[in-house]
Amino acid sequence: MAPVGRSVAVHVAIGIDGGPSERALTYAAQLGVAGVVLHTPSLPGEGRWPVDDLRRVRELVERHGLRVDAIENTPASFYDKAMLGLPGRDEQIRGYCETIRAVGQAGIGVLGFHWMPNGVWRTAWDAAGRAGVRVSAFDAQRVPEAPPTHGRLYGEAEQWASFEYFLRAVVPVAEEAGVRLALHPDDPPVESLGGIARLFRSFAAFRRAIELVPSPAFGLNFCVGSWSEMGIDVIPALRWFTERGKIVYVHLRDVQGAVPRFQECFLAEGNVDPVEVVLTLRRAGFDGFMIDDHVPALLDDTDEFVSRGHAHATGYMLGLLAALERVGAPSTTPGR
Ligand SMILES: [Mn+2]
Repeated sequence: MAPVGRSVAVHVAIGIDGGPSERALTYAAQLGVAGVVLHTPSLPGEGRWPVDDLRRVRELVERHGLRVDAIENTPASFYDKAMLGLPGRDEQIRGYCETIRAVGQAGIGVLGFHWMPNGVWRTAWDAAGRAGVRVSAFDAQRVPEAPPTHGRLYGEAEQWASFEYFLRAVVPVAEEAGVRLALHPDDPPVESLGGIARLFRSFAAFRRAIELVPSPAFGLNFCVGSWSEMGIDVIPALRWFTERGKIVYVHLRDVQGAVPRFQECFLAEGNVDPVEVVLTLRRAGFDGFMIDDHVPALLDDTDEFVSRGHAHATGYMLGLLAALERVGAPSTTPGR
């Protein structure tokens, strides 16, 4: 735990989808963030990313005065068979290990991933938030009846076995490569969708994951929004993982409601107090970075580039951290 008054350099980065395009990098630089998280950058490579392409993308980002804090999510096709334990998974895992090594050799320290074979689900992408901003929403009762997305049902025990098989293969490689793997929660965090059990929807599941293969090279991308969707008290969970050094980075967003029914919202109007989030991180000695995530779309925002929504969330986080630096974050739990 950080002593009172110690300066912990939590910093703000911003997520960029695809590309990264010149436009997105210019936008990030204009906002004044320190780094970027590249969400599934558009790189060549079948089943793996070569080091030269990764190095080129890092240099492009650095030419804008930014750094690559993480790459988040390879294409799902790099490990979809691994996620379902299907034939061909060993070949995919070999490729994934090559990608991890390449990420490390390219000078990038974090690779985020998720365990959602059929992705993020919402039942509306144009729900109305504050004064009519567009937000996404989920209502379990509105999920249409449909055949399984991947041909049959995949149960919880089976999904844990596939996850463990993958994790045991990739974590030692990440350790050697100097890369930290960061696992995102299931979104939405429900028992199953499209016939596939969803594992990472509770405190117990994340604890089980980090205890399966204990390593500094494996931790959490703590998505406050997804944790908020679980309907639990998020701050103690955040504290627990932070104190154990298991938070690699943080997605700071929020929702109103929780499963089975929630919708996204601005920071400070959801279930979780964002001030408590940064205080908790600071008190527990976190020195990584946080980014925004899905954001409400304001007037004139486009689906392609929600620049106003991202600017609001990013500016909010920069302000929170600036205030924290000024006043410090004295512990409310003396003696711990
Ligand atoms: Mn997230």
